[in-house]
Amino acid sequence: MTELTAQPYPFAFELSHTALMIIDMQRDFVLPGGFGESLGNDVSRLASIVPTLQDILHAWRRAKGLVVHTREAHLPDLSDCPNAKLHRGQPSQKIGDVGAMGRLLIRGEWGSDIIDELKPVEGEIVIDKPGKGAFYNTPLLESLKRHGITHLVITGVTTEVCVQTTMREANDRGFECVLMEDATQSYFEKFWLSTLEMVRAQGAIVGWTATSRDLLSALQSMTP
Ligand code: C5J
Repeated sequence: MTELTAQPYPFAFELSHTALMIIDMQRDFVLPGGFGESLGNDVSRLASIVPTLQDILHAWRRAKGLVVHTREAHLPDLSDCPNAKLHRGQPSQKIGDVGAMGRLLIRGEWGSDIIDELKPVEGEIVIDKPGKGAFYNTPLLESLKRHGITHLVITGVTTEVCVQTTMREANDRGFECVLMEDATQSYFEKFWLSTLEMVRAQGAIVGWTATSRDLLSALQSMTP
């Protein structure tokens, strides 16, 4: 059992029962010209966590831990995209419209894939999800159970939307979750901070938060 320095108190985990989750680090959210920008957001805030995420991913791979990547991506015929989601927010371009990187948030399109810096490798799990939470209408729960996973190290974007929703879904399903403070980001600074504060409040009501520095040093001590 490893003890990771975390808030509100140390997070204990066994690597063989813990998965690193990298949520929605897709070109559509992180690069200019994608879905995130079509909603009027400054995407550079999200790109700022890429080097930290690379450090965590490489260390996790060296330690031989399980990695799960998610993508918010819909079927080409949009049959898995409710009208409410499609039309919400009056974006300049809707899900499925053709943007600079292909059809926005559509499976198989260049823009909906994961950025080159964090590209999945063989043996890692990739989950396409139609909702904000990674457990809704996906095989994620069965897949985690098959691998004996009980604990999740959660990273990615955006902190208060897909990351927080997934963490709450995981918590309700009995997973112990730690959110990496400097490996998650939002288009809004105050939402990033509020999410960190609310998940770890009341004695880790949703889960823990920790920094990449502490995770990397914990991983170093367990890597041969
Ligand atoms: C959003 C996400 N923000 N991955 N998706 O629409 O957080």
